[in-house]
Parts: sequence; C-alpha cells; structure tokens
Amino acid sequence: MKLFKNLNFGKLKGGLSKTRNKLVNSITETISGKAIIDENVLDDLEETLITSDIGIETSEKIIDATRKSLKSDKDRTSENVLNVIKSELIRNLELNNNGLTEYSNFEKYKPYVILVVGVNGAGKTTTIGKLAHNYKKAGLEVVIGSADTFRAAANEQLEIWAKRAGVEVIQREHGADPSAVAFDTLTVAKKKNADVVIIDTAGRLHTKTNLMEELKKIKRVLAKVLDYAPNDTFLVIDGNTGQNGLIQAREFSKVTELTGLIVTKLDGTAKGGIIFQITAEQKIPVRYIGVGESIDDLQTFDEKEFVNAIFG
Ligand SMILES: Nc1nc2c(ncn2[C@@H]2O[C@H](COP(=O)(O)OP(=O)(O)O)[C@@H](O)[C@H]2O)c(=O)[nH]1
Ligand SMILES: [Mg+2]
Repeated sequence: MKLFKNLNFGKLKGGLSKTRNKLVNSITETISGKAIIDENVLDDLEETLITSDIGIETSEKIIDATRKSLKSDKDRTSENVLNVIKSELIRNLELNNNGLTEYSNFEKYKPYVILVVGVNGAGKTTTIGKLAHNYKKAGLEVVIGSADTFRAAANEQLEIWAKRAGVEVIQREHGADPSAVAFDTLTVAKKKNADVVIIDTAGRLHTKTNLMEELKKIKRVLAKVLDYAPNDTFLVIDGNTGQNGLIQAREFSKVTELTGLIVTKLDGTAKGGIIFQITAEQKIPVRYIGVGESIDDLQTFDEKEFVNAIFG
C-alpha cells in the first residue's frame, strides 16, 4: 500500500533535469542522425547507459532487449530505440522493486515502526520530517524518536522538523544510549495509541563495527517492546554519491535487513541513474525520493513516473 501519493510530476521532472541532461541527452546524441541503428550504435548506447550509472548488468539487459525488439532494419529508428530503452528501464525497476516486501501495512500494526539508517548527511533527519508531515496529513498520529544522540545539534534539528510537521518528538540528552531513546519512543507511542513511529539514528559509516553493532542493539530493543518491530528499516542514500550509494546499500544490508530505500537530493544530481543499479543489485524497493529541501519535497516512488520524468 502506498499511503500517500505525493506525486507532483512537474516538480519531479524539474528535479531530475540534471539526470535527464546526462542520460537522455547522451542517448539522443548517440542515436541522432543515424539512419539505421546498427551494432556499433548499440555498443555505443550500452556504454552511454553504463556511464550514466545504470550499471553494467542492467545496461546489457536493456541493449539485448533493444536488439531483440528491433528485428528489421526499418524498425531501427532513433524513435523506436528511445521507446524501447524507456520501457525496458521501467520494466527493470518494476522487476527489482516488487515482490520483496509488502508495502507498509498501517492497518495491521499499531504503532507501525520505521527505523531510518544511513551515512552522515544522507538526508535522514530531513526525510523523517517530510515523512512525518505526510503521514500526519494522511490522518495518522505520528511519534518520532531522536536516536541520533551522537551529533550535538541532532535533537534540535529533529525538533524543528517535528514542529513543522506538528508531531511529537521523543529525545534524551546528547550522548545518551540510542537504544534507550528507541525504547522511550515506543513506550510513549504505545501509551498514546499512535499509528506510526519513526526513529532517527546517527549517521554511521558502514566500516565502523561498533556503530553497526549499535544498530543491531536498537533493533533488539525495539523488538523487546513490540515483538514485530521494526516493520521497516529504510536506508537513506544521497543521490549525489552515485557509486558510493551502491557500496552503502551493500554494506548496510549485510548488518541489517533493509526493507526499502529512500534516495534523496535527486534535484541536484546528474547521477539519478544509480537507482537502477542499486535496485538491480540489492533487490530492495525504492520507497520514497527526495527532490528538494522543503517539507513537501518527498515523493512516493513510482517506477513509471520516475522514468517518464527523466525522459521529460
Ligand atoms: N536539495 C536537497 N537537499 C536535501 C534533500 N534531503 C536532504 N537534503 C539536505 O541534506 C543535508 C543533510 O540532511 P540531514 O537530514 O541533516 O542528513 P542526515 O545527516 O542523514 O540526518 C541538509 O542540508 C538537507 O537540507 C533533498 O531531497 N534535496
Ligand atoms: Mg540527522
């Protein structure tokens, strides 16, 4: 179930303009003026896809499909090629995004618990503010927990977002045990009969074993209060980081079961193609995308809309 459908196609299209410039313009350059798209052009196209962060495997699949679907010479026009690539990109995203998890079942679990993880600066806290705002708007009672007790200003930043969204935030002093905050947050949410809990965490490098252990502890504590918690663990990835985002997804999924990805800052990057590569490799669905810094700039991820927006 997609709880809020916050799709603003114009905004999405605007946000993805740099990715479009990189991906679509280079595809167009590769095929334009070619009377027939022959094997050489297909090779160049494959290279174009790879350098646009689509990933080797997916790029090969797309070019194979293009080759197969354009049987006769008269099929091999630039327009047909562009259409095949577009529909193959959508098909691949749908394949990768489906099946793994059931989308948030807010009716069944009360509170529904979401844990948000990722490296420093990925956009976790901002995204939580936006998510809280959207859930609240959808009529849900939301409590957020500030389990980033590591950064000095973390409480304050989350408090500002909570105020904007109009939801309650639970926190402890700087330096406190993050799992204690997680515990408090669930306890309050249960008492209030809240619908959704969102837990913010400190940014951690996947290479720091103790921080990764801390994540596991937070999860254990959540499960102690509510045996089904967390329902979701979302990894937030900064879309600007390109290939690095792929490594983050790999490393985080080694220590914790990720149920979804949130890719932020797609408004400022030409590397939006990375979404194809990460989902192809990790088979984790993209759930939301960030296309700006304000509270309304989080959108539900939709495979078709995403590709249509890239292609303008
Ligand atoms: N342009 C843009 N900036 C974003 C987006 N999401 C987050 N940011 C910015 O990224 C920076 C880091 O965000 P923050 O939420 O503090 O990251 P955290 O360390 O993971 O909690 C802030 O300046 C945010 O305003 C987005 O979708 N678009
Ligand atoms: Mg933060």
